[in-house]
Amino acid sequence: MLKKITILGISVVIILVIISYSISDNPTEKNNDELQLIVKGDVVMPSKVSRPGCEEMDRCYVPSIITTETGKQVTWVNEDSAFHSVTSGFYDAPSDLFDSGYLDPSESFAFTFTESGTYDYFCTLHPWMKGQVIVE
Ligand SMILES: [Cu+2]
Repeated sequence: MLKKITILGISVVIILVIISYSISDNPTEKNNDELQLIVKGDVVMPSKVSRPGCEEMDRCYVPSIITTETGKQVTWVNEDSAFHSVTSGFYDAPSDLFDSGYLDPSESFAFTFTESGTYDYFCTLHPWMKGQVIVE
């Protein structure tokens, strides 16, 4: 009889431990979701844009034109498997407002626009990749 009670007690403890682990796991999963949302970005560099062709459908940066307001941050995420950059200006004439440098796959870059205007940008590695930020 005592043995049965002991076994029952141990099983209850094990079950409680499993339950508490699964409960404490949930917040971690939620945090991961939030992180993914943060890194999701306003503009995405989709896969395969390291080869020419995306410019024909204006999909090298998606969306290729984004409208925002002064003081707001725009985030770009590299969802491709190749390096890319987000560099202000044009391939022939870069401006020195912002430059992400080489972004690894799934790396992101953010820039806050403080003045209204139309800002062109491009990728230093792939001249066909062009985008625009319109700050109102
Ligand atoms: Cu690129």
